[in-house]
Amino acid sequence: MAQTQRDLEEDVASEEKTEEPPMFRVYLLNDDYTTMDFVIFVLRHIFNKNDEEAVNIMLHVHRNGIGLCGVYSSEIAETKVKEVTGLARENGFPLQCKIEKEE
Ligand code: TYC
Repeated sequence: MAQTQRDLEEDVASEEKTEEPPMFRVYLLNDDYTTMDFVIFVLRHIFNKNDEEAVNIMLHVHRNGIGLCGVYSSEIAETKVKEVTGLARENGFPLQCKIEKEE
């Protein structure tokens, strides 16, 4: 099939574009049963926050219902969610996480 001038321009444009990999926000959700100490533990050990950051994020989630814990590649974000939910269930807590794709 003949390639038009427009097709050629599109080819050049797409070759020049430097595509960033998609990134994913991981959020913690509030609930009435998970202890504050456990959420702080999760933020310290899974999201690598220091004590002050962990307390601030935990309180933000407690007061607002949801809070951002970090932004990761798809695979790392999925792993964080599995680690959080696995650890929470092992400890009898209903703590939930969610992932949102960045625009
Ligand atoms: N709301 C919980 C409590 O009062 C604490 C909590 C904070 C739970 C953050 C979940 O993601 C969460 N024990």
